[in-house]
Amino acid sequence: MKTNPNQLLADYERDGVVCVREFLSADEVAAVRAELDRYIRDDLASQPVDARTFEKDDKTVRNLWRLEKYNAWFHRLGEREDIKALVAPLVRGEPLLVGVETFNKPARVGSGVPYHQDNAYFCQTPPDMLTVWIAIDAVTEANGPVFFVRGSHKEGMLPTKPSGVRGNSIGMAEPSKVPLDEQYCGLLAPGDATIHHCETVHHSAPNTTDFSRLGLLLVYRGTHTQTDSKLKQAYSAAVTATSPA
Ligand SMILES: O=C(O)CCC(=O)C(=O)O
Repeated sequence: MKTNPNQLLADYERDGVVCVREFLSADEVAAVRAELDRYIRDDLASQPVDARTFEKDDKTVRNLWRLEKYNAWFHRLGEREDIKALVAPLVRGEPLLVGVETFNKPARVGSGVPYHQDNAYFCQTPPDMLTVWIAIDAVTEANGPVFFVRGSHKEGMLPTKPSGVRGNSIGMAEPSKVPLDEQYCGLLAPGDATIHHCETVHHSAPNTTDFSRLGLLLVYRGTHTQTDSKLKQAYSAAVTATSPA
């Protein structure tokens, strides 16, 4: 990993999003890809429906969810001590792995992700929770990179509305007014990662290219955070409106 922990924390606190180049090595990226391929081919059909969301064609995987629960290999990856040590200062406490998931953004059919703040899904207070978004494929301007509004994590939670998008059921009531060219665009080589705070506003466009844009996400919170019942109510309503979530 190419990182200076003090600089990482300062940048994360200022911007709500940071980039870590070479978060995983080329060999580790290849191992992630091999295990995802194997899991989708051999295991997914026999897992509960909350293990995945498909694209509109009802067969291409849009997201894998709960890999920390359904796959021992990904559980071990999420529990790696070097990764937890890196994120500990950012979650201001002892990190707890709460999710391992994918945003596959497959070639041509990969759908977009509406403007949202993750804490509308996570519902944690204080919001000491984050996502490590690891590029497994190259992320380019063309294949649907994630755009983040720098500093937006300092504004608190913005009004939400059900989005109607499968896999991303709760979006922001209004998209960000910050122009796209002023947002942080996560352009990544395979193995690079971004880390974003759970209240940083972000979104991504559909993938209309011939190149897949697979991302592996590790989600952590500090052990001290608790569920906020008001956020949870809004989330439950959105999930009901966009089933499956
Ligand atoms: O991968 C994407 O396009 C969106 C990812 C996202 O919304 C997230 O990391 O919370």
